[in-house]
Amino acid sequence: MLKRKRTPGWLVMLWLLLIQGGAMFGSEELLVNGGFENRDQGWKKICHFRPGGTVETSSDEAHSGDYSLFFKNTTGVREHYYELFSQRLEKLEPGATYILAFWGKGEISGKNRFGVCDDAYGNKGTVYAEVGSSDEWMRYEIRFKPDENGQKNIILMSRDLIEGFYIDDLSVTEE
Ligand SMILES: [Ca+2]
Repeated sequence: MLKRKRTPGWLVMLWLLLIQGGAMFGSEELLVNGGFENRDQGWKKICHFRPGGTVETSSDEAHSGDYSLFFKNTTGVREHYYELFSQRLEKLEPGATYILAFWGKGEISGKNRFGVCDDAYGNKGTVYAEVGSSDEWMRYEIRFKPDENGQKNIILMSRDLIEGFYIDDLSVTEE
């Protein structure tokens, strides 16, 4: 008769140590719902004057899973006209360096804002990725430091011309 073996205790301990170690060495994921599989959960959507473009979750394209975030803007830059998704990170280490990585695909031109800022609207402490048009999913990465209170906003803003662009699998980890 076959007897089912229990997982040895030392293996469980090792597993727990590895998980803890991962957190200690900065591989811990800090963003909530960075792949948009829970649609807009964890994200704050802000529409300023309309039409500021379209920013919404979509199942038309996905780098992984079923959903991504879709951007379209046919009007281009008009001061204070924009739509954005943002997520505030509040427990970062002041002075530490963090990496925001994400994947993008589609047609885009002009100066849009995909990156970080101190406030929720892109006025202060900004770092944005240089994003370009691509038929394939491309990986983008920026490095940033939080403000003196260990906080920073992730900001995904439709501000300039976008023919149709998708973003998926955002990730923030300590460097
Ligand atoms: Ca996804």
